[in-house]
Amino acid sequence: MSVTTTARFEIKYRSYLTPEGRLTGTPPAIASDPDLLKRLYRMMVLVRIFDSKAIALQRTGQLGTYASCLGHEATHVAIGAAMAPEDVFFPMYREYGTQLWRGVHMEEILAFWGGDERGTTFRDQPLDFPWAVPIATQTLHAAGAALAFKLRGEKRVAVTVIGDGGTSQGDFYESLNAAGVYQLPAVFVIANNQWAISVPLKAQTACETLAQKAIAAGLPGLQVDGNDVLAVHEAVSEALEKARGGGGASVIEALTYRLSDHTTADDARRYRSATEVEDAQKKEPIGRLRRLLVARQLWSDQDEEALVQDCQRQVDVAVQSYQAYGRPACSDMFDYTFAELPESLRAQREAALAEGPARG
Ligand SMILES: Cc1ncc(C[n+]2csc(CCOP(=O)(O)OP(=O)(O)O)c2C)c(N)n1
Ligand SMILES: [Mg+2]
Repeated sequence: MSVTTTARFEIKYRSYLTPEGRLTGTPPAIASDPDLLKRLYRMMVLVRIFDSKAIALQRTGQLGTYASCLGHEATHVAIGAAMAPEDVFFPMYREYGTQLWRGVHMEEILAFWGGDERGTTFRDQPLDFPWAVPIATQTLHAAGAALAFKLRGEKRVAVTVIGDGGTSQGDFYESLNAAGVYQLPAVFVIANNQWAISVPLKAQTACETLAQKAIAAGLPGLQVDGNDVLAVHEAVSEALEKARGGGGASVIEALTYRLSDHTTADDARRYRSATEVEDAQKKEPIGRLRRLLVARQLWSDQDEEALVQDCQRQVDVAVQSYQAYGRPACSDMFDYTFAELPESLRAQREAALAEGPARG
């Protein structure tokens, strides 16, 4: 008997922008595109200001449960910036940076978390999917849409985001398998923020990386620094180009950290240490991009002040639009789950309509 090696695999890791804001290695072309770097920065700051306002709205009873994106800004914004308008995005539930870049409105995000079905359709981005709270289902939707693009011969790509915890779900493996075997135009980004509510990564999987989950499906897997907007943008752009050119799907694991509670219904102090969060804070994405811009004399204190004021104004306008939505019709909670309402719910719907407040 002889034993030989039939296959060998490796997972590469990419990062260019250090936490100190210095560039290392051979950075991608966007490193020499000051306008794009500043657009990315502006959007990351807008998302962060929006995020803290949304939490304040929830704390004051003006919003339902809300899932913060604090710390994920580079990953989310870079995905949006890399995608083409005709691609379709399949989010989980905290990718506001991608959504805002693609034309979703802040008041629509607020409406969704305010429990209003009108927040699940995006007037200026009607093809992107709404949030998928059932973990990992969005990866199946992405694989399905990618199959449709392929069958129709369209040069479009389905892009989806999943969490570290979500990669343990069967749906995720099934999506990757389909994407591999059918050579689908899809990009799967794993936003590995180290936690799935209170479950840390080491209790989630025995894998050294989540990117390697691609290998079993015959897909390439890559790890990037998810707090480095340049690395994420480059990796997603390359994966999109490959998919658009008929080269099939890719998996990108973006290593980041959930600096917030899981949602406003969580208190992460109960299960993780302050030191861990402080360490992660030192690597957060916005400060490092600002340090790069400042070092290159592309950004000043006055620019920062003006940006923050402008973002606050935009967020205030969005909050006013959200508040002007008025109450949703109470029939909404029955109307968007079943194609045909079961008999028992039909009776409940009628009773609710007889008693409930009307829209307006
Ligand atoms: C199918 C399913 N199971 C369980 C849940 C409850 N749940 C909501 S969020 C979450 C953790 C997800 O963690 P991860 O995938 O790492 O994403 P993150 O929230 O960290 O971004 C769980 C288990 C759910 N929403 N759907
Ligand atoms: Mg997670």
